[in-house]
Amino acid sequence: MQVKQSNPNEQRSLVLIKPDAIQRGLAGETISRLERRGVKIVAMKMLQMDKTLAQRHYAIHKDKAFFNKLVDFITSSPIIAIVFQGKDAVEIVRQTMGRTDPVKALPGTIRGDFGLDIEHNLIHGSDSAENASAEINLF
Ligand code: IDP
Ligand code: MG
Repeated sequence: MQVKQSNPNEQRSLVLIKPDAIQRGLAGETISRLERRGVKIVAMKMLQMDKTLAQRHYAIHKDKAFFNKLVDFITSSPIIAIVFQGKDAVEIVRQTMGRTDPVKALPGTIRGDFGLDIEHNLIHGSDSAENASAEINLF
């Protein structure tokens, strides 16, 4: 996605509102929680990921047992890809999401409040500024 030139002190994070969040009507709630934390939307689009994009986006997990299921799930219906920007955006987004496994995610986090299981955990957020840049370029 094209993103405006940013202040060097600011970070960006790529967020994906996953198929389960959209199917359950939780896209607005999810986006709203992130906006209220103070990070700003600088780019957004809805799309259905194809296998190639999914395999690239999750390339770090390609040797994991869950990889094929993960790719099948993320490509199963449309997602919303959003670039959030702000001071410490990567960590702010990760904290607001909660831990990967919703069972372990704290109440008050998106996954802790709404997540069902580790395969259906509603949201992706970049885990570092470097990975955020690579992920944003992919999309
Ligand atoms: P993250 O989304 O919190 O960054 P990662 O470890 O990067 O978590 O894993 C990417 C995605 O792969 C997770 O969001 C989750 O949907 C899925 N996943 C991670 N670990 C497992 C697992 O042990 N079993 C099934 N799916 C998993
Ligand atoms: Mg990750």
